[in-house]
Amino acid sequence: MATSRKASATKSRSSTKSKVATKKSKARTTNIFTPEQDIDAYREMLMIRRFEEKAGQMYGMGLIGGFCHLYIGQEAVVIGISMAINEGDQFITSYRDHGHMLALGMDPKGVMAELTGRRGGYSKGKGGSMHMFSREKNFYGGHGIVAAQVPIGTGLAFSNKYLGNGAVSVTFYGDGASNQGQIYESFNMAKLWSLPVLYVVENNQYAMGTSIARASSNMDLSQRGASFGIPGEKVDGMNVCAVKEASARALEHCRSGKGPFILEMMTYRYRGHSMSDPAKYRSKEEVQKMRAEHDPIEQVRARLLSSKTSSEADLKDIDKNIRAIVAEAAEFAQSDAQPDPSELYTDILIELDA
Ligand SMILES: Cc1ncc(C[n+]2csc(CCOP(=O)(O)OP(=O)(O)O)c2C)c(N)n1
Ligand SMILES: [Mg+2]
Repeated sequence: MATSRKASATKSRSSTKSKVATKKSKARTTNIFTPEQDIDAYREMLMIRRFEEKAGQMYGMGLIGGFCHLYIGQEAVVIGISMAINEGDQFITSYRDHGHMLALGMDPKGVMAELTGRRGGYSKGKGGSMHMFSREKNFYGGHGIVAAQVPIGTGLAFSNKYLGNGAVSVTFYGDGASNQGQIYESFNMAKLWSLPVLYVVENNQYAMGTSIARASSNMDLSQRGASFGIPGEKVDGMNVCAVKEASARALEHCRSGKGPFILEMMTYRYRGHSMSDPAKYRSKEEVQKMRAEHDPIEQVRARLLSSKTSSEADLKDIDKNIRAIVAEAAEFAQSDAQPDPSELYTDILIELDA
């Protein structure tokens, strides 16, 4: 799936060239996707949604312990970017990480089994929702400390430049995280050394229960790199085409040796901050309005139907297949063995020969 997506993403690149990036031209994106890309985007976003709905359900049943932060509503961000990356580009993000892993092609069984703390999970059942990694799929976590992944993502970019491997580090963080000091230390070094890092702010408008308006003196997060000379752009993060288009341009900027770029993705999470959030800081109507008018999956679905690329029955089939993959992952996550007690102290320290 990932390979065909990359191939079709490359094909459509030329059609995006005439659209010049300017910070203010937010509504410029029409549908730049081929029918195949629309179907791909639909399938991949729906995969994240169904996976997370299942995870939410399993959490409610007491099958998942610890923290669990759902990404529902934000799917277009990670899928749009994954349609623009090259093989070898890396993702690193916060604790709201299930979508990023699935977008990079990590196995839903391994992700779900980590949520339930089983042996077959990506961290052998010892990490949980916030702490999964896959070097094979270029996923570098899963980080529970707000903004801590940003210096690490910048370090990945340093390594890419040093090794000359042509890869870009795609470093995600939230609107709340964007007020953290370590991000600005990272910006300084990234620009100073022209590091290939794409900073992606997922502005879902809330940091736990605090809205961006209550916490940020300047709410234009795309321009937070201005004093370092880092360009940035605001993007409709609910529109997978807009995300893919802006990401392709920004990645090219980073890869061409011009250094870092910031994309502020305007998005929204439908669920609470985590599973234990009563969400009293916003109205039900606000959430409902977003779902009804901006849902990223519904936008593609409407396009597929109106262009007659797919029928209702075709889309039902896609959903059925995805539900089967998720059900299999959930089944594995409940039947797989618990970690062996002998694993209690492994993967904690690297033992070096004296
Ligand atoms: C250094 C640090 N401070 C506080 C927390 C508690 N905390 C966890 S998530 C969060 C909000 C972050 O919001 P944002 O960056 O907007 O990301 P989102 O949860 O919206 O994806 C806070 C304050 C933490 N994990 N780490
Ligand atoms: Mg936020």
